[in-house]
Amino acid sequence: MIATQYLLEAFRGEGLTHVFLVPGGLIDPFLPALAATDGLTPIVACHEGGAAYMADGYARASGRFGVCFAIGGPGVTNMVTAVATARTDCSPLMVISGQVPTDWEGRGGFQDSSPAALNDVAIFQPLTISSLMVENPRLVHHHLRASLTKMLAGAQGPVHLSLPTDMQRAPIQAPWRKLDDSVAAPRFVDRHAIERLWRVLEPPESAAAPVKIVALAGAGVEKSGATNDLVAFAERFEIPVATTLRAKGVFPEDHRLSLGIFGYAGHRPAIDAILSDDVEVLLVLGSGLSQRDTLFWDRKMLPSKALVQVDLDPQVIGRTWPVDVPIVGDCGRALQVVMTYDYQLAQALAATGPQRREWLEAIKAAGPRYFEQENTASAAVPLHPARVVQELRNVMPRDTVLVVDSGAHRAFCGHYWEAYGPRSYLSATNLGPMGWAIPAGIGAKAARPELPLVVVTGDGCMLMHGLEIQTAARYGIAAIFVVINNSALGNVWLRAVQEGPGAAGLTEVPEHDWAGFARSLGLGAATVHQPEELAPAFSQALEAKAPFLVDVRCDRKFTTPVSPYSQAKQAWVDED
Ligand SMILES: Cc1ncc(C[n+]2csc(CCOP(=O)(O)OP(=O)(O)O)c2C)c(N)n1
Ligand SMILES: [Mg+2]
Repeated sequence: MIATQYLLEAFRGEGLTHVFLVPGGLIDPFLPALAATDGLTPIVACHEGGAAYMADGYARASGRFGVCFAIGGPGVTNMVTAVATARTDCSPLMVISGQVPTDWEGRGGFQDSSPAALNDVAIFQPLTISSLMVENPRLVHHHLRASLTKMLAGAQGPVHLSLPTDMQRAPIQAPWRKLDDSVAAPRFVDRHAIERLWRVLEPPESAAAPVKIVALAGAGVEKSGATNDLVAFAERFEIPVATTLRAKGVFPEDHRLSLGIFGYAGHRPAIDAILSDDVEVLLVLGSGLSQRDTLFWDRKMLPSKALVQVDLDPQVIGRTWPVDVPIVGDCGRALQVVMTYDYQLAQALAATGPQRREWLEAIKAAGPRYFEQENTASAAVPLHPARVVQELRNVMPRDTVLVVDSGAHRAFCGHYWEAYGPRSYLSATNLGPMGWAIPAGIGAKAARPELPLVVVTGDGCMLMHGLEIQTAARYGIAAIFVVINNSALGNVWLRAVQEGPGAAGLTEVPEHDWAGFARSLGLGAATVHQPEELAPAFSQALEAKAPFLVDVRCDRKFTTPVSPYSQAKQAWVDED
């Protein structure tokens, strides 16, 4: 077989069902193979950025990885933001780009972006774990295997392979052998470090044993598929669990031990508990403790006895603050090892469970979970986004996947949507590129067609990647797109308006008819002006079982529920 067929067979062998692309001369040899590989559906996007975002969404929803194809030169440069997004969120994404034949390099060839010209490989180098050009057909197999392994093992992230057209047509002999999970998805943990953890949890001096222990779960728990392990651990020892916004849903938000989100768009119980002086041990599972995940590096979250951090990537441990018990390893495996520990010890920790339960009850009783909860019932016209999110949650089934874009709507969704499972809430939280959710939602729905899926986006985001709803329509991918249509780059407007009408004017968007736009591209659509119209419109979208857009006319004046974050930002001083 030739290299193009070989690559596609390998992707299918690794369990992929879809790949994403924008065609062009430099990947022409892929087209016959793409059209003929059973079980692997190629989705042609409007824009290469869209194709790469779709592959990213596919990776996040499926738990496998995503693959996208583009021509070198303009196709590759169109993907730069998407690849940066995958990098910052550690999403496993493989980009395959085409290149001029090797004997044309550096001779003024059309779209030459080989290392002798524009240099795609170098463009992607700072954005990927590995960016390589295959210059010898005997290396196709090797570079593919090495790139997939680098992409999947450890911290994960995007990789890039550039294939000149003569390499794409090269014959390949060896059959693809599936990657072994113990390499591609390692499940190791440093057992010695777990023993250190037990010495903190149950010191020889039993009077000093910590009672107030909290877990903060990040994306590492999601990647490890460790939700059940975390629930079992929390329930056995009565340990309250918060999540980061990125990992929302990894611990069911309606579980009695859930504190909700800590950090940006966070919930009161999580913030009150973790910032209180009470916490003795904070167990951070698979979170890099970024600015937003620490409420602007708020040192009040440091516990009195021990900060414990579990991460597959040792470079992340201690990046923000020194850690008392660093544990290099997989979050799920770490929890499993903790659970199998010496029965005597575990019994003593379990004995303090009732005290933790009492503490948790007191935290919960001290006030509502949500800030400004009354807004979820707002009768305002134009609508309040909090009301929109609440009505959406009421209509959509429990297993819905919500894919959220960048803007004020991110904070409303993060705060008011309740998520019940891992990979049920997807958002590009570290780079926050506008428009990501629209194609990412299409990729996610392709990966998990059996689950209802809603993209919540803004009118500003629609102006960036809204055209990709046409891709959903063309392929019948039944995603529901909810546009929070507030005639503004909303969260920028909220700041700009304080500077006066001149500044605010720069952030205003004309009132567009996004439902009309959607219909013109082949989607079903509805426009909502009144709060009572929300539930019927969402039900209609759900029942359509076809791509559908709900254009919700909202007011831009409503502030987002992020006051603890804003206060922490103002209070921040660099103490290190
Ligand atoms: C590619 C990109 N450009 C600019 C920004 C800065 N930015 C963040 S949110 C936002 C406005 C989003 O507007 P909209 O989609 O209408 O959402 P809203 O805030 O109104 O809910 C802007 C300009 C960004 N995050 N990404
Ligand atoms: Mg807007």
